[in-house]
Amino acid sequence: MMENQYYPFVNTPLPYDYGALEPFIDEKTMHLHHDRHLQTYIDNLNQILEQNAWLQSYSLEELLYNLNGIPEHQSEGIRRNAGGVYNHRFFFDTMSDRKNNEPKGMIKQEIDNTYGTFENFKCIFKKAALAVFGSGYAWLVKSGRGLNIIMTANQDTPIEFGVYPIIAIDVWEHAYYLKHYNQRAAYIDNWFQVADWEKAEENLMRI
Ligand code: MN3
Repeated sequence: MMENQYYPFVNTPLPYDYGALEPFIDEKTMHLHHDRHLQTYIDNLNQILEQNAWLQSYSLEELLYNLNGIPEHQSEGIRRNAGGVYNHRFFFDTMSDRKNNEPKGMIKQEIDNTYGTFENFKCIFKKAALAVFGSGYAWLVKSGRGLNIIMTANQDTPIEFGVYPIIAIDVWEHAYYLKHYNQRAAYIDNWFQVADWEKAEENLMRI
């Protein structure tokens, strides 16, 4: 997440092979999701910034923090496209093919403090991810008080709410339809097999 934070944005490669998350998330979905869906957000964002040079000095996160300071006719395009870039990079970055990957260290402690057990957390997080109506994301975030689960619509980001994302699942249908059809619950179960808790720990330690 540290590289390429400024215009012009490029589609940085996935941190693993397209087929690395098989059999839980299929290679074709990863190709389409990264090379087409994310690419479109990157192209659209670059196009907006090309036409609004004064915004080119903002980092990706700064664009999202400052949506209220951007004139309305531009802020909607920034919200959608900078949000699409931020959310997809975050989502891809917090999955991996690491084996026996369960929360350890600080993140385990925080999850146990807030949810009692990892199993109970998974149950609550799954309910939240199922409850996103239409397109959006479910996030585990850290706020002033501790861990929290939030849902965002479309390409809205948790950045706007002043919280720090720890791990996220994309529940737009394009994230799962090819393999799971309309079975979002099965996709969420499979996502738990590839959710990267070491990355989550890194995200928590960075705050
Ligand atoms: Mn997506």
